[in-house]
Amino acid sequence: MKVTAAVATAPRSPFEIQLLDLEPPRSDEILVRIAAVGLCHTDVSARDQLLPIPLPAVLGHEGAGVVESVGEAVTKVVPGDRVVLTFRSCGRCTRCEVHQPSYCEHSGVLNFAGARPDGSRALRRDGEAISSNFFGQSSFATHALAYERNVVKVAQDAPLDTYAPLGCGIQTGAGAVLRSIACEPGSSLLVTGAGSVGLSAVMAARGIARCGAIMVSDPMPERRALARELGATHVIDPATGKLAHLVRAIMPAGVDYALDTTGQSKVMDAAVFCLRLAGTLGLLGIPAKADAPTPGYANVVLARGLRIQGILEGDSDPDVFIPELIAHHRAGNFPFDRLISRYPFTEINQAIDDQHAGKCTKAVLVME
Ligand code: CXF
Ligand code: ZN
Repeated sequence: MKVTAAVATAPRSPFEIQLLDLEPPRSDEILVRIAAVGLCHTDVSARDQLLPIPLPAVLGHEGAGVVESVGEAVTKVVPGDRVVLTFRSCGRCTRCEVHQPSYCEHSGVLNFAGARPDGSRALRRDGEAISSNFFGQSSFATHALAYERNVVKVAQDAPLDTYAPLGCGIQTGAGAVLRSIACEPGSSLLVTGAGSVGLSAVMAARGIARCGAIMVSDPMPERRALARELGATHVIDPATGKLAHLVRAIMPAGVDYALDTTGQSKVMDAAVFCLRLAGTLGLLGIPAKADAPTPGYANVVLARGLRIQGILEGDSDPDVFIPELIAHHRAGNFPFDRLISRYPFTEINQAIDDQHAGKCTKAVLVME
């Protein structure tokens, strides 16, 4: 079938809206008519080849839509079901068995190969193969092929242009607080970086985990203001001093937990020195350099009993966690819709520019 897609053609170049051919679903595939798709920094990283998906490629991994047809082996959903798409996992490996699918042993081949595991590509343009299957979806397109493991069924009246970013950014921030670190009520938390992941962590800490002090450090005044509205008890402009001094002026012993969403070595290093004894730093932001060192000094980490924990997708088990987040949203405890700015799908390049400039926090592209 013909689909309209935003194609990444070259690093740091605008996405191009093109008409492509999409193969019909194979027996384990689910054809989804995409209604909306969130924009995650990882899409831009893949376009710019920090993640080496062969170009040209159709990216996009926060899709949401309506099932149009299914392969004969699919039983989880039927045509007409509304679904949120997320990362893909095998469901059978050691990590999937213990409900840690974001660390699936086969994650690389299932999410980042730019093709199906057998090497075939589902997308073509004038006969030329285009990289597909990004996060088992490639949802910067009017239709996408997904799998039972990465579709989460939602209600028939679900607002898909709100729920789309649950599949990556929102569950990453919220899951870090609720699942990876499991912050206790009353515990103190520092979040570095007030983008959509950091602010999802703040909202989960405030409305669900019921943390005590919630500190947010971000250089942009608008983001600090939004952080305060969404539940931060203290906001910090990192330009005004050393982060550890600013945090310890509020809480002299240091914070129980810190979550870094920036991936910047200087920020991650600074976060280590904000922790109380035996505190934990969670790393959510992907460093731009592949060889960025683990933050802190080994002696300090050892002597202070610190933990440094890598976090992918908030340790989400999507079929369980996404419905939980939706329930919290409906109950008013997790107002993540406040992060969203909607753009027509064809305005993808404007949305990227705006998100980069901090003019919006989470762009969601809506199909016309
Ligand atoms: C990222 C997490 C780090 C590796 C690449 C993919 N996930 C979501 O955007
Ligand atoms: Zn993402």
